[in-house]
Amino acid sequence: MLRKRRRVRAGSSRGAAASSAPLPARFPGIVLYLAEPRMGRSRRAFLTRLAVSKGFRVLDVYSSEVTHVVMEQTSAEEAINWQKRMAADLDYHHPALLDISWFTESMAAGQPVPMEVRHHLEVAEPKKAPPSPVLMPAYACQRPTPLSHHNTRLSEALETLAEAAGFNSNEGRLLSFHRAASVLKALPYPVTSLSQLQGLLHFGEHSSRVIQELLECGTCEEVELVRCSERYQTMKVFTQIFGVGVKTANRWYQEGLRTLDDLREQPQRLTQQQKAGLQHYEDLSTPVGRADAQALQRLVEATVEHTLPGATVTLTGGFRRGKLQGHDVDFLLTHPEEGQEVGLLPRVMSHLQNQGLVLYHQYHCSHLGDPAHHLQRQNHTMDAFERSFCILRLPQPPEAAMDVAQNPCPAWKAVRVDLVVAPSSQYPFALLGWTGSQLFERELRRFSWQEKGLRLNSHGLYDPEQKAFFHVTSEEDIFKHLGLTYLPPEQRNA
Ligand code: DCP
Ligand code: MG
Repeated sequence: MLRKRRRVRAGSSRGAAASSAPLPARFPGIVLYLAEPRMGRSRRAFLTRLAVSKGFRVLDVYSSEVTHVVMEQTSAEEAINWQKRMAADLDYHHPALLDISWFTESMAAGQPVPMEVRHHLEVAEPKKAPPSPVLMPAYACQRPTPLSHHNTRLSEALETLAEAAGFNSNEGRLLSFHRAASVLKALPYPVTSLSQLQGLLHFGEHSSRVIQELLECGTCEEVELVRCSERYQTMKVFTQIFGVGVKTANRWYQEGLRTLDDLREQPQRLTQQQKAGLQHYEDLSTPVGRADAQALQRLVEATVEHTLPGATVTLTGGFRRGKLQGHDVDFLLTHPEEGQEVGLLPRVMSHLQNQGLVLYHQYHCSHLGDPAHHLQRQNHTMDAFERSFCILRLPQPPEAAMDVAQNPCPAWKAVRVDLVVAPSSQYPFALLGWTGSQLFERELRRFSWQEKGLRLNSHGLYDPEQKAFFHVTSEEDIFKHLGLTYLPPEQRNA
């Protein structure tokens, strides 16, 4: 059992329990008593304060008023013996004898949950053991990770801490929390007890402590403090602006800027990209739905077909992994005949511009040169393909002309779109690299290098010993060369 962090100021258990008196109880007819033997005094005091803060009435001394007795790590037999001893002089008094799981679920729900057989200690039925720890491969690219999984509440808490670590440029901490969250996403069952995490990689003391607190109390104080903090909230708003990374957001924060209006008052600080991001902030901070992504795909496909017949457009990023929403829409363009794709993007952009669909765009020409050069720069996350980071004006269908309150909706909305062009020989690598998730990509590159001694990025797979590139025609080929079982995009949501 991990040592619990002190969450509240220390006080005597008696004082803590007595503190139930001043608050009016929210749940008439329910009087709790926490049986101490296995619980320990300080934990009992802590749980008492927690229950009182949620509006439960908790008695410090056992009496005939008690309706629910809560016990921890106690067998049915022990519970019944305990009650016989305690209630020897309380005739016909039979409160429910409940396992701590009923208590923690009630705390998480903020109200008493229905008592089920599995909660009752007086029913001498063997408790179903939680699933035992599973064997989990070390790298996220070695295991399927679906989009919906069994541990969303837990993984989201760890991801909040990862995000906050990222805001502080603490890369090590960011990765630790992301990796632990990713393990939770891959588990085939909901985690209900800390013992299920024993032996799992990437669960250090800190992540385990967060999970323990979430399982026992329904919330984690550290995560809540982060979520409510001015720093986290401001950094979140600033980094959501197109063109603003953690470094810039942090500098603004250090200089005392807090709101979008603070930034609007100082336009001289902003790049053209950031000005465009700020101008369309409301649209761009609203998630893009799948229908909008598909409408954009049709629009880009028509433009590409008009510009270079035979060229193809593939929806990548989160939408390829099956996500229903995203912060942008990512497209990968290519042409089956190598070399035909050169110069495609400027022509596509000008055709989109002529249709009045481009609100902003930043074009980067390809600096492919020698692909081996990019494969040797392992830590360089950005690839060298020709690309355009744009804000497009997406016309909205007529049925969206009114919102639910019958207010007219704008006829278009601004959407962030990334267009990337890859030559056909590098297309499978580009497709794999742009499908994500970001952690999946990171793990795949780490696996390639640490386990196979090969350099992988969005341009190719390179063997530095043989000084040779692998020739592939599909994503499946790349998995095969790495000795990995193929994972379809929907299973790459690490
Ligand atoms: N990518 C990457 N490393 C980065 C940025 C991106 O490997 N530093 C890859 C993986 C991403 C893909 O590019 O999945 C697209 O980037 P996005 O930032 O658009 O990520 P998603 O599409 O996955 O997320 P969202 O749904 O929020 O757009
Ligand atoms: Mg995306």
